[in-house]
Amino acid sequence: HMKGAIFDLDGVIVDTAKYHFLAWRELAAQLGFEFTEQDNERLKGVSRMESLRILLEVGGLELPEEQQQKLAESKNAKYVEYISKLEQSELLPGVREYLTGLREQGVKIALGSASKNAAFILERLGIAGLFDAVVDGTKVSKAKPDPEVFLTACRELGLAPQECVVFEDAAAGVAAAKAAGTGIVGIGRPEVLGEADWVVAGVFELVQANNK
Ligand code: G16
Ligand code: MG
Repeated sequence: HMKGAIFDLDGVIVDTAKYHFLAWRELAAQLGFEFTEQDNERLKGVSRMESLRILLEVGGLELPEEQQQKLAESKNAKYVEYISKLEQSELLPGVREYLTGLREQGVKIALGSASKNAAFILERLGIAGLFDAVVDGTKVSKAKPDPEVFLTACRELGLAPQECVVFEDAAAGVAAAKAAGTGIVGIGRPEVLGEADWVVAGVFELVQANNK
């Protein structure tokens, strides 16, 4: 019986992956190489600096640490420009209903995201008030697949990992949840999320299952 629900942000609550992609692609273009949607798959759930490392690998570039910091800042400025225009209608289908339903059942809710922009995004989407705890890239140092983000979320909810379920769309996130010892619902395609206990196409399917 689930006492706590921990949600990934990007790909589960909102499709910000497309804005991450646009910002990374612009950066790659400035550096003189192409960055495809397929390359972008490797960045999902991965921290900003690790994403940049992968991007530079795709472009075959090796740059000094100082310049990498500047590039990461420049990508983030582009990304923040996109998410400043984020609309509440971009909340993925079923998310508000599902979170509200869980709260009514007394389930505690946390965010477990790698993003340093998570709090801002929750505000923009008008759902910040639905969370009992927000654990994001500003609070943890070890990125998924390390379990730190989810273990911190369990601790902030005052629950044991075995009492919590993680909702994740990325392979790195599923691995992190597995290492933390929580239950796992994969959101997306079973090919990518094979390690999850249960895989659904989107949160909307969970709302339908609850109403049965
Ligand atoms: C998200 C995205 C990643 C992104 C990371 C860091 O993680 O999936 O692609 O690189 O956050 O984001 P930022 O640059 O905003 O700090 P999650 O865990 O919400 O899927
Ligand atoms: Mg994600």
